[in-house]
This record gives sequence, structure tokens and C-alpha cells, in this order.
Amino acid sequence: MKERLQELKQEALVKVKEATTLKELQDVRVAYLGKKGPITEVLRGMGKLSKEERPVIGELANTVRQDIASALDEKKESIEAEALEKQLAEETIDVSLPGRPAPVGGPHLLTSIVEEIEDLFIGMGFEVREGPEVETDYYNFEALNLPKGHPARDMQDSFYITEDILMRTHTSPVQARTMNAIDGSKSVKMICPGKVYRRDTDDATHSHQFTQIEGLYVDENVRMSDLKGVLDRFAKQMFGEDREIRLRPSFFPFTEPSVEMDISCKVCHGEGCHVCKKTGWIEILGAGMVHPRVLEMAGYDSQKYSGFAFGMGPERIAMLKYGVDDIRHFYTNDIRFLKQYHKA
Ligand code: 2U9
Repeated sequence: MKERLQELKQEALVKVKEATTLKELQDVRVAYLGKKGPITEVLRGMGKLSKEERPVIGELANTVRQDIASALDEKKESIEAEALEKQLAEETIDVSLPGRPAPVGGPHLLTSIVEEIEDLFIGMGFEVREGPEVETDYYNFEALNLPKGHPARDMQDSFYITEDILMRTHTSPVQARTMNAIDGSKSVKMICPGKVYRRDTDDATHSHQFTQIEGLYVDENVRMSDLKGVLDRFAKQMFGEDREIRLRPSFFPFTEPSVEMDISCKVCHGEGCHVCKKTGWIEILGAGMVHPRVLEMAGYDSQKYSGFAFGMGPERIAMLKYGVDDIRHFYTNDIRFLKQYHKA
């Protein structure tokens, strides 16, 4: 029996040595140390042995079991260590490799232009105010001298939500609300940028939703020459110090007198070219002195207070400044278009 046990031990140790995977190792464990294995078999046959032999063989059988078990454990550790080593080698990262650049975005052209215009007017003492895009008929029309029956209130031209509520068609209600809130006793010097809505069919120069920046300055003794000075500074700072402005008579229900402002054409310097349609001038914005009725409706004494107002479309400003030929570029967000205006 001694020999049989020694033989089994040698056999088992060879198989442990030969095993290369954890699965093979487990098979060896089951084959030699399992309940149905040869060592258990030997132990079972011990009943037939003499009293003297029994403890000797019992001890030997246990030693053999333990030797095989420790050989199995050692081998298991070495197979696991080898696997880990291999995994680490495969997953090695070359920290000296250059990084992959992450794409960097930038502000939308329209955002940049609006901020540039805001900064410019902040520099002249204007505050930036915002207001609701869903407006009441009163603030969008009535308070701006567009009484019931006025053609601009046509259902066909605006997005009405109810008979009395609509998407604002200009940012002027923000100014009307501000003037109302301070109850005609203080000066107002503000600009309001924001989205406006009109029922237009979209094309290269029209959009059903676009941006406006309007300005308002109300105080005692505000004159047309103040308006001209502010707009001249705006035009020069925005388009270049060599630009001239001119004011042409126009009409808006909320201003009287009303004007439209042109800037001299940079391409032909007033000679006339395709950009300025041979006139030498390019239309930029509308403006005027706030209509006394608008001042009165907001609670101001129009004998004591006067004001100027202006309105422009930043899309148009950006189109002229950068030669963009289609207003839809601002809203379709083609990255190839937008990327051109990301500052480095
Ligand atoms: C109040 C009083 C007067 C705002 C003004 C314009 C002239 C104007 C257009 C320019 C191009 C709109 O973006 S556009 O389509 N705007 O010409 N806007 S005066 O006048 C006001 C505003 C508020 C209380």
C-alpha cells in the first residue's frame, strides 16, 4: 500500500506540473483528491490492514494528500500570476503617446454678434433688459400706438395663441413694460435683445423667428441729435471708423419722427456697387423719437420727457459684416458654417 501511495503521489505531481490551465488543474484535483479518487480508495481499504500498519498508512495517506494539495495550490497561484502578468503586459499604456485632441466648440455667430452689440451699448451707459416671448396684445401692440384695427395686428402676420395673447412680434413690449413699471418718473436707458416671431415664409432674407435688438433712451431733453450721435458711434464701432451714416425719413407707429439709417458701403465707398445696389448706402436699422402717445400711455408727461428708440436685426448686421448670404444659415447649424466664426 505504501508503494501504491508513493506511486499515486508521483503520478499526481507530474500531472500538476503538466497542467497549464486552471481547468486542467481542477481536473487533477478531482481525479486524485476527490471522493471517488484513488487515495480515498486506499483509505477505504485500511480496514483490512493490521493494527500496526493502520496508523503508518493513515499518516502516509494524509501526507500524500497534503503534498498533492499544496502542489495544486502552488501551481494554481503560479497559473493565476502568469495570467495576470500577461493581462498587464497586454494592457500596457504608452503614456508618452500624444493625446487625441477633443473637439472644441465656440459661441454661435449670432450669440457673438448680440454680445458685441450689447457690450457696445453697455459702454454708452445702456442697461440690458429681457422680457417674455409670449405677450399680451396690450404690450405688443396697444402700448406701442398700434391700436385695434391697425394692419400690423392682422391675424395673418403674427402667431396668436388666443385672441389676446401672441408670440411677440418685436422686443418693444420689454421697453413698454419697463417704462410702465417705473411709472413715468425716471429716465430709462436700455437695450433689449431677444427672439421675435412673425408669420413669414422662410427664405434667404426672411425667417418666422429671428432676433432683434431694440434700444430706448427716455429722459428730459433727449433730442434727435443724441440719437444720431449714439447710432453713429454704433455704426463706426461695429463696421469701422471710416463708415459714414445717413438718416432717411421713414414711418413707424411708435416713433415720430421716424428714420431709417444707412451706412456707407465699404466695398465701393459710396461709388455704387452690387453690394449696395448701386446706391453707395446700405440700410442697417430703423429709429426715431418715441411717439408722445407711447410716452403718455407708459405714464410719462410727454411735455417734460422725450426719448429716442431704435431697432435692428442682429442677423442682418452679421450678414453685412461677414458677407453671409442666407439668414437660414443662422438656424440650420451646419458646423462647417459655424466653425468659420469661432475665434481662435
Ligand atoms: C418703445 C418705443 C419705440 C423701436 C424701433 C425700429 C424703429 C425698427 C426694425 C429694424 C429691423 C425691426 O429688426 S427689425 O425688423 N425696427 O425699425 N424699432 S424704432 O421703437 C420703440 C420701441 C419701444 C417703447
